[in-house]
Amino acid sequence: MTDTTLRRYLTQSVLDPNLIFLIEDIASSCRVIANSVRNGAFEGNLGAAGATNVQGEAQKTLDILANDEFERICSNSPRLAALVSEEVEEVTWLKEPEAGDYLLYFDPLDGSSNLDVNLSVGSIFAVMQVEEDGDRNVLRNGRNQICAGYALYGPSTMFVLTVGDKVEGFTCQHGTGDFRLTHPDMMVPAETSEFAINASRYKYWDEPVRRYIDECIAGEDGVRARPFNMRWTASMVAEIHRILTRGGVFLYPADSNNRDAGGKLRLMYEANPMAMIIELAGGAASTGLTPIMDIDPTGPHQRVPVILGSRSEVERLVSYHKT
Ligand code: P6P
Repeated sequence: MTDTTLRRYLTQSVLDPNLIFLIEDIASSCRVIANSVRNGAFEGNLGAAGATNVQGEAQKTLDILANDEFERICSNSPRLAALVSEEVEEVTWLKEPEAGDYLLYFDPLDGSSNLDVNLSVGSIFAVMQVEEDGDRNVLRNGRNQICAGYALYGPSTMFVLTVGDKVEGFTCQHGTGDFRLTHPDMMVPAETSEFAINASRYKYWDEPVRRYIDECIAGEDGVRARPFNMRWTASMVAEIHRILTRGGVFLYPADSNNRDAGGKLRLMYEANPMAMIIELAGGAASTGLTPIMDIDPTGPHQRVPVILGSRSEVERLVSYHKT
């Protein structure tokens, strides 16, 4: 069923029509954000917003615009009860929660520090459901995600989605604006010789991560007996897409001098969605000690260490954390 449109793909599925509406709204938000990113220089949107978000990060104008587009467009979905956004401290309740309503967790514009230098950025999202009428608990572990995905604003705009079985890649067709199925059933190659980590933070890594990276760098002269390559694009969406396409392992460890902070990446709208995608594509996703989607959240903006990608490499790293 390749080259079908996202609309046809969804309407031929057995998904709840209200979830189809929501996924379509998410895709529409990403189309609008893609246009805003591409025209940022002409619309004066590339600069800083002069504010900081709940993460303490300087917000870009496009961070706020992207968040507002998600809120504006997705609020049309009749069964969407709440939004949990990287850019907003509080949970945004759109209606009194009823059993079966949807909860949307999203990072509206991930990697926005790349905007000023014209490098890839993306949007990340995950959907869970309200279990009981009136239940306002949004802190549910990642195994409850029913849908996850991302948009990658790169040389082409892609929309990668899973609704709990396969991982499907859609490309936005220039001109029509349709997302067309171009990368069906994406799978992470089990083996890889490519790792992604911000190597400037070596001094903050715990021993298991240092051991793993040192072995990769030793390459054919060390225990791995083959050369390794490194990539770092400062955009989680771009890293994950590369790993889905050709394999690899992505690491963002916690700082050894501040483990309680959990590292940089957020559980609910970065680690969890990507973990669902990577696991359903045959890879693995762990903190080093625990599968990411098994974590019971303590807060909507909780940070966790992230190791995900080709299964054999993640399993090796997990074994190093347990020795
Ligand atoms: P560093 C972007 O800010 C982000 O949240 C991820 O998209 C990316 O993988 C990481 O942080 C980049 O971190 O240390 O390179 O700034």
